Amino acid sequence: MRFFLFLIASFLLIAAPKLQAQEKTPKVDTVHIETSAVCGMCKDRLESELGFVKGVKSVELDLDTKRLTIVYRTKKVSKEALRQKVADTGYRADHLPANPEAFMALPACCQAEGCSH
Ligand SMILES: [Cu+2]
Repeated sequence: MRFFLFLIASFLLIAAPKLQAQEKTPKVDTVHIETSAVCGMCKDRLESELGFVKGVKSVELDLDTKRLTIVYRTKKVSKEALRQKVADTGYRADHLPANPEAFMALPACCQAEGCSH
């Protein structure tokens, strides 16, 4: 009986960290990014730009909350890279400011929220 308990205990010790590691890095993850999007054009622009990024499975921008929801493959792309892509498109991404050149290239109506906000 003791031997069995020992077996179970060692199995848990060996298996538990592996299970945890799997939970930490799922193959597909979802990220929410707060953006400075203003209008439907911003929505189309961000959704198509992010849609081209390798590893991105789906992109949706909610114009009411200005929040992007991106489903992506963790092996292909990272949250940081996705934020960077949003910034490079001319929009603020969480606390990452918009790329100034890309921001200036946006149509005037899309610049309503400045890149410094
Ligand atoms: Cu716009």
